Amino acid sequence: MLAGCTPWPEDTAARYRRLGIWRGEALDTVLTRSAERDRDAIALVHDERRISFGDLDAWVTRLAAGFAREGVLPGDRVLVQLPNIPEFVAIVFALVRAGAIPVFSLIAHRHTEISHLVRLSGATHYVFPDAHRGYDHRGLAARIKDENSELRTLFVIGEPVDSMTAVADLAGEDTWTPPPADPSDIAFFLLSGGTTALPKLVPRTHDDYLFQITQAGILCGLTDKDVYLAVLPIEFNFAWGCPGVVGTLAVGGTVVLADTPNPMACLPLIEREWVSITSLVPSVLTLWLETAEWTPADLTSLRLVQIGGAKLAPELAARVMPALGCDLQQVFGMAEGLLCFNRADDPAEVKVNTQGKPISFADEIRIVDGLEPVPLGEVGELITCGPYTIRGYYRVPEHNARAFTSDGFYRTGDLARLTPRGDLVIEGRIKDVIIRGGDKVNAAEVEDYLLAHPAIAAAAAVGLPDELLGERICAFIVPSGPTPALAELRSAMHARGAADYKLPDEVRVVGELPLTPLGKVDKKALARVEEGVPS
Ligand code: J2J
Repeated sequence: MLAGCTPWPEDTAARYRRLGIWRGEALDTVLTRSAERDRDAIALVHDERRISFGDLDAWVTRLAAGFAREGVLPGDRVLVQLPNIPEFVAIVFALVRAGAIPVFSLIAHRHTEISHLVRLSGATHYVFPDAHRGYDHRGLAARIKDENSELRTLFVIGEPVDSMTAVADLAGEDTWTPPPADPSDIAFFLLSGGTTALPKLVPRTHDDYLFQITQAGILCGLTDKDVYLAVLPIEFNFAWGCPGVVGTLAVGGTVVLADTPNPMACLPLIEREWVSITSLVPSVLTLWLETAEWTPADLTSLRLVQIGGAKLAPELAARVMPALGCDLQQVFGMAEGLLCFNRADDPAEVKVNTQGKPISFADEIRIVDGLEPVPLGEVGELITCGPYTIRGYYRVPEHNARAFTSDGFYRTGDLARLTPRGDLVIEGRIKDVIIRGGDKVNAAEVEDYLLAHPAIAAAAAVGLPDELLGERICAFIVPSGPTPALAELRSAMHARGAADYKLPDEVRVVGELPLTPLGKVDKKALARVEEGVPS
């Protein structure tokens, strides 16, 4: 296994293989298999582009050969930062086929996150669009390359400048023979939702991810007749593989790529492409429900909507089936592994009020206080291990010592309880992450930006309940001089390289930050403060 990753213990790995959970196949075989079954079936749809399995599989091989020719070697880490376009899918599978390891960055990431990810992953190549939504990604990439001598090649989708290589110019044969893959090794890195300042790298193996997508597909009743609409960014584990893009391609179904989660665009797309399944975060669902009430779009093809990523209010959950005319499946998941789903035959009350059960009998979950299990039905921290839950993040041994128990359980940081029938209910989290419309924003990182402002003496970023976003970012600040206005704070943070989704939505001025008995900022108390002077 790649140095810096933590393998499963040998006896555990042997058990997963013996049980047929790990099949010993490379991830990209899902494409080849589906192409062998039906070359002409449509794999990907984006705008007017329709790409068959035969064409996609051949494209992936040509790209893999092209990458290899450009010096991308097996084991190389390659940062991939692309929107929901067919190239994302083709490039990730091509890198996997070439034995390289894609690192999934969000399209919203900017200088701070990209330089962190390049350094942490040791990336030697970077794939990005020339521009996206008015942002100049070539400029960012050129700057990152200047600052990181390890970074050898910049691959651009679109027009190259300077020494960049256009992905469209990569020349390779579709008869190229890829190097042998080791399915127990890393296929790609997902990003953690973030508990410390910046994301950590979540190494996922071919074996573990193939199991995840297969099992998730079975529980969704996924077949080659299904059409999956990728609404969320596809680098998000939820959209990529729960069963998502990879699971749908694996059964020979069709993936439709949406440019935006906006219901004005997505609902007509459901009608046009006869979409049967999609996955949303609760804040996007809210918008969809409002629009669905009056849209003329015909949604009868839609049979299942998965909702996850943040707490879904039961009142909202109850509206899904009547408003969208389809089944609801709550998904509690994480890049690190464990997935919990409602089951198709669960009573409606269970689908509305719980986040379901782990997707595999081989998932182990415990609800603990420290390391001690809490009495059944009580709230505690959820810890877990299993055949697709990582045993360690990449290259952060000190953090791993805290985030994993000595017997290999991942501490999710989520507070949960079990209902009498064994379904999980997520009650909150002990790690300090604000989930803003499905984006995970680390409070400490926002605070660092705030404290860098000369007029701020102390600051705390707190997620406040928000009807649309689920949580909005409120910056509680103790000013050291004239109070900076929200717009001013936002532009100062922006200038320091903060991504848009991390900027505060609101600022409140307080005389001092309340502290807990342990001397930590008491954020619960702040969230209750209503007397702050809103700016
Ligand atoms: C409450 N909190 C939830 C839920 C995730 C599928 C779905 C989601 C993710 C994801 C994912 C929640 N109710 N239903 O990777 O494959 C919060 C928890 C969790 C954290 C993980 C997937 N579903 N959460 O959101 O790695 O706090 O993955 O630990 O981005 O989101 O975040 P992330």
